[in-house]
Amino acid sequence: MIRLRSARYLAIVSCLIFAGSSAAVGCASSDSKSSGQATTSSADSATQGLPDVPQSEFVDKTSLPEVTITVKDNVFSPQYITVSPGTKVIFNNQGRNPHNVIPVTSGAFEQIATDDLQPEEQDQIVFDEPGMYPYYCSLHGTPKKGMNGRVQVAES
Ligand SMILES: [Cu+2]
Repeated sequence: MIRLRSARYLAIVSCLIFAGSSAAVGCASSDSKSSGQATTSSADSATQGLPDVPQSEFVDKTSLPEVTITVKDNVFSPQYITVSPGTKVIFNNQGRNPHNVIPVTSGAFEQIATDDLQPEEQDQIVFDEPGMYPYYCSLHGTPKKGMNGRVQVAES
C-alpha cells in the first residue's frame, strides 16, 4: 500500500519537474496516449471521462494578457485555447441566444451565469492556476457534446 502511494507520488513529482519547461504539455499528452487511466496530473483528472482533445487543437494565446472567446449559437470560438497564468479570458456573446459558461469540475472557476451572458453581453474569468479547465454551456451542450470548450493554462 505504502509502496503504491509513494510510486504514485513520484510520478506526480516527475511530471511537475518537466512541467517547468515547455514539456508540460508533453507530460500530459504522453500520459493520455499511453493509457489514459493511470494518470494523476491535474490536467488529466480535469478531463477524466471526457473525449481526448489533441494538443494540436489548442490555439496558443500564451503571449496575450487578455483573450476573447466569441460565444455563438451554439459554439465557443476558439473552442480550445492555451493561455498563460493570470490571463483574463473574456466570453463575448455574439449569438442571438443567451448562453452560460459552466466548469465541468464544479468550483474549478467561477461560472458565468445565463443572466450575465445574454446576447451582446460579455463577462470574464481570470485563470491564475496552471491546469486544464473544461467548460460547457448547460443550455446547448454537455461536458462531452455540443457547446463546450477548454481553457488550458500553461505553466508560468
Ligand atoms: Cu449556449
